[in-house]
Amino acid sequence: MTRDALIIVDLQQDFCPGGALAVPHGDAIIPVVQEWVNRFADNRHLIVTTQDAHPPDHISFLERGGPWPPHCIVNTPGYLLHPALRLPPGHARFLKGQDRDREAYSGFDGVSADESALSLADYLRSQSIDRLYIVGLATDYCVRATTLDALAAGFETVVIKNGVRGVDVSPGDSERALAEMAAKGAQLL
Ligand code: VGL
Ligand code: ZN
Repeated sequence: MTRDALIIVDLQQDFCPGGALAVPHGDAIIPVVQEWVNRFADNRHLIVTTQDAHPPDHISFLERGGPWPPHCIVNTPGYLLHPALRLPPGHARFLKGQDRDREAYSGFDGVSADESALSLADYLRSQSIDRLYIVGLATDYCVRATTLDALAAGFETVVIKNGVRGVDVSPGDSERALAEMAAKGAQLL
């Protein structure tokens, strides 16, 4: 039997319309993500969220020469998951990007928000997970990095196409990212 986990990447207020680094129509994926959450919860499959969790002076911010306006600063509203998303109690939370001097796009750079401080890969292995379903933001950054790391770590990885959205700083970035993920072995659903 294959053990599945749903990985919800960075579905945070700052990446949704009105947020500091909004993905265009980022919130449009929420009904799709919610359907998958409900399906996984009904089947008692694992649900994992990742969050960008930056200090106020993170290296990726413009004032430090990085590419992005300040976003997802811990303990600000923009850091929180989108309030429309309804998650079952007991889902696993992973945080990344806390180190002020290091960029971290991949959920696999994350550590558990609980006292275990496990890495995402160690946690998934501890739960005997072998297949990941990926949804969230942004296709061309954190979804891409998380998916490529998942494949490199040996997980069967399915990207739910209508459950992800991209920034597209250059037009076509998201499509290219999806093609790259597929070329490296991800299934696009
Ligand atoms: C992300 C840009 C900066 C993401 C995070 O979650 O895709 N993008 N930090
Ligand atoms: Zn960030």
